[in-house]
Amino acid sequence: MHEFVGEWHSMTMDLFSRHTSPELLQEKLGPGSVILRDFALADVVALLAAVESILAKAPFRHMVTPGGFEMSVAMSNCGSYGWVTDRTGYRYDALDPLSGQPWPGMPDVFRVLAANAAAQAGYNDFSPDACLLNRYESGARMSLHQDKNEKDFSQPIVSVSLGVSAMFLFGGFKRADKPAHVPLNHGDVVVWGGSDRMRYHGVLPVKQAHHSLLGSRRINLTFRKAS
Ligand code: MD3
Ligand code: FE
Repeated sequence: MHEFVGEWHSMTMDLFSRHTSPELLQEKLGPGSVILRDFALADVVALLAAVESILAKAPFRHMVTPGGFEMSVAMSNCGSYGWVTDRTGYRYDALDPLSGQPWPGMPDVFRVLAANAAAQAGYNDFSPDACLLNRYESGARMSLHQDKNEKDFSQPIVSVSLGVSAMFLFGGFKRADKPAHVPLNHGDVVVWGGSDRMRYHGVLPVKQAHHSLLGSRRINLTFRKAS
């Protein structure tokens, strides 16, 4: 399933070439999906400062599914819309249910990174209006699901992984399809679109580990065009 897209990097990659070549590390996951390894690394300090300012207004919280289960992943949002779940269902909402206020605005560093990553993957006018922030502590997981609360499935989703690594599950079009296991590490960006947009996907329970900037946590940012 993994197919390297670069010309020579998979053979000659080393610390030296990595810092002297502008080459991108891209792995094609499926017809519409690309992993951009390390794509966010240069922006990590700015991204984490922006995350902190979002969380000061809209803290992480454990939402409840329509079935009544508390999610192990804690969530917040920024942008014009935020993804929420409660006993009444899954949806995008312009207001944070905790504060009753609009979600914090989407920082420029978020918007620009997401648009640049999408363009790199061939999606040229990606203009996200929602960013879901997911926080995984040790043991947190996300079971196989499809993202289908967005209006326009022709728009991709861009994800940015920060902190502790996780094993991502890239499934098929039925929940029972056996998923591929893809490690996602600090700084990796993934663009999911085209025919892969409706694939089932999830995250295995995050293992106890330590990251120098984020401690035992993983934070994943997912950029979406909700409306
Ligand atoms: C593949 N988050 O928030 S991001 C989610 O790592 C979610 O927190 C995971 O799934 C996380 O909904 C995975 C990557 C992702 C997002 C959307 C997708 C992969 C996708 C939509 C279709 C296919
Ligand atoms: Fe998802």
